[in-house]
Amino acid sequence: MKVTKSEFIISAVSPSQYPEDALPEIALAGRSNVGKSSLINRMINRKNLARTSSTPGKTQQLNYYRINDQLYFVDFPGYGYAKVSKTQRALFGKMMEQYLLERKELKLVMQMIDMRHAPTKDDIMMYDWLKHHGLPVCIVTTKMDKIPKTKRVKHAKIIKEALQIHPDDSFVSFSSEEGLGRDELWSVISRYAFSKDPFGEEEELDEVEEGQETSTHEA
Ligand SMILES: Nc1nc2c(ncn2[C@@H]2O[C@H](COP(=O)(O)OP(=O)(O)OP(=O)(O)O)[C@@H](O)[C@H]2O)c(=O)[nH]1
Ligand SMILES: [Mg+2]
Repeated sequence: MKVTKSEFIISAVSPSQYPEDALPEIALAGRSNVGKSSLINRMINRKNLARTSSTPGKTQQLNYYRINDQLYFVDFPGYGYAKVSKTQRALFGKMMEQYLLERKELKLVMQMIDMRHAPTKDDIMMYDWLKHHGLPVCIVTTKMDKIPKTKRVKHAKIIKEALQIHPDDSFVSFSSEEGLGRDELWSVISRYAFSKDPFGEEEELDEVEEGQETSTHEA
């Protein structure tokens, strides 16, 4: 997807502030500091539209970014950050939960995991929760540039196994620093945002193949 326009829309603190134009929404979830804001900037090739920070836990609202007037990225507060007070954490949790369970425009959750480490308990809990509620997930492993090329496959395998990734879910390894995985991630996002049935294409392909086989047999 060629990004020609990207705008920050709102830091929403309550559902009444969510946009009303019914565009598809792609949520970004992951631990603080995993690289969510950096990923948004890389996807839209802007240096600093989504604010990145060396202070973890800074993003405390749902930050909406509109891309090409076609879809939204919704940047979530990072989970697993100890310095946020318990009350605050419960509050973010509730808002996120409500969003994830009730937001009709939500098409895909990109759950981001630091590729340098095995998934944490929080990562596994989050993924299990998303799957329990039947939400489509793309696992995005971040900071791939920090891992030597020869070890990337191994790291990806460890993460997939620890999460017991569902066969329908996509998996993309990414580096905001170097732009690795950007095209692949855009194609996953487009599939979920714009096709009525993200798995439909594959089903159709199967049918065509079967049809071709039959006609070969008959010939
Ligand atoms: N080398 C490398 N560093 C990265 C990458 N992505 C993010 N970082 C760095 O990791 C730090 C955190 O990145 P952010 O994008 O702010 O992380 P975040 O998930 O938005 O953090 P919160 O908003 O606090 O939840 C920054 O110092 C980034 O420069 C990457 O792909 N490669
Ligand atoms: Mg952020």
